[in-house]
Amino acid sequence: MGFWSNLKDKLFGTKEERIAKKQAKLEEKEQKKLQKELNKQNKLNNYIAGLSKSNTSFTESIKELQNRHNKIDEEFFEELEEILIMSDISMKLVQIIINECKKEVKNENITDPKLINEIIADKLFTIYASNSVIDTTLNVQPNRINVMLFVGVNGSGKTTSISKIAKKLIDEGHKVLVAAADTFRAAAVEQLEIWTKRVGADIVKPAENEKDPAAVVYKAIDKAQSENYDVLIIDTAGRLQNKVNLMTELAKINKVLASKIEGAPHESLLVLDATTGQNGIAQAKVFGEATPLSGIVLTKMDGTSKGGIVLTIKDEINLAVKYIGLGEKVEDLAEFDLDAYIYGLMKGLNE
Ligand SMILES: Nc1nc2c(ncn2[C@@H]2O[C@H](COP(=O)(O)OP(=O)(O)OP(=O)(O)O)[C@@H](O)[C@H]2O)c(=O)[nH]1
Ligand SMILES: [Mg+2]
Repeated sequence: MGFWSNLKDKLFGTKEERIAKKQAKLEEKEQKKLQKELNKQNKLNNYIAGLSKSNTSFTESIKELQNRHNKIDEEFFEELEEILIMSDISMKLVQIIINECKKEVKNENITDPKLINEIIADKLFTIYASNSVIDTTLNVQPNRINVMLFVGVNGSGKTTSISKIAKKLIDEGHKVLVAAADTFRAAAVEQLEIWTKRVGADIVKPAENEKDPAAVVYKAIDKAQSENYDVLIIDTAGRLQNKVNLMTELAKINKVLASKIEGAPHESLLVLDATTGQNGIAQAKVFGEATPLSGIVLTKMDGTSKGGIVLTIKDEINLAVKYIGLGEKVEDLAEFDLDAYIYGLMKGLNE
């Protein structure tokens, strides 16, 4: 062997070693690709499982309707309208969907009721996506403490969703602190403590007899700054009995945050329970008046058969749904995905 090939072997390993290395790299790439595919599939399966109640109710009603009618006429559309309303899509959106469907049916000269499925799916999709960019990413940037404020009525799922999101951020490598700024219920702090332990986040609790949520937030900021946390999540009380109190409380928290961390809170997420349907929206609007909001976490989608609520919320509150809760377990929270949602809602109709 000549000097040159000896030198190369010394520097880069023998030819066989180099080939083996290349092969290993290729395999690693393949593995990563496979894992990505698998994650995508898992996410879709979560959606399908979480939306199964809505799916059954929606697809069964439409199939029944199609079996009862052998052509598309005014009566068919009246019944379709009822089905859409039953799935918690607001009156206003139902009118738009029906009118759009009518137009399409006329343009395409469609008479077979079974051919309307694709048109409905397409209209649901465009109505959600219309006039807006769908941004589901959380505003998390490097080299700062990212502050996320969670608000919403009692029992909507704030504490649970915070834990789920904390887990996701921890899995991504972030150091996460949670502030138990619910000084209203002692049990609320205990519940948060159990959850944070489970997912590996740290917690700041109110001092004994502390009644001021802003004081807890103040203490949490101090800890986050001195111990270099990447994310600070704030759990708040969900009482709604007194709008003025709620407004003062949230305003005070926001003031403390803004004075100590530039641009904070970077996310203010409204947590909404999907099973409360259109009543929940009215309550949620009160929170929107009390604090600026950046997005929605829609919980308990697995518990409702009225999956159309997603469209109504987006339309009425004019905020994107960033995450949806698909069950009680810590992994049952998914970034909102319009394709997966429409598929989960209508799966079975086009097959
Ligand atoms: N099935 C299901 N249950 C959920 C989901 N999210 C939350 N829950 C349940 O809803 C209940 C209330 O959730 P919490 O997280 O305690 O609600 P909260 O908003 O913190 O309530 P308060 O602290 O009283 O204001 C709990 O039993 C949760 O397990 C979900 O996506 N699916
Ligand atoms: Mg709570």
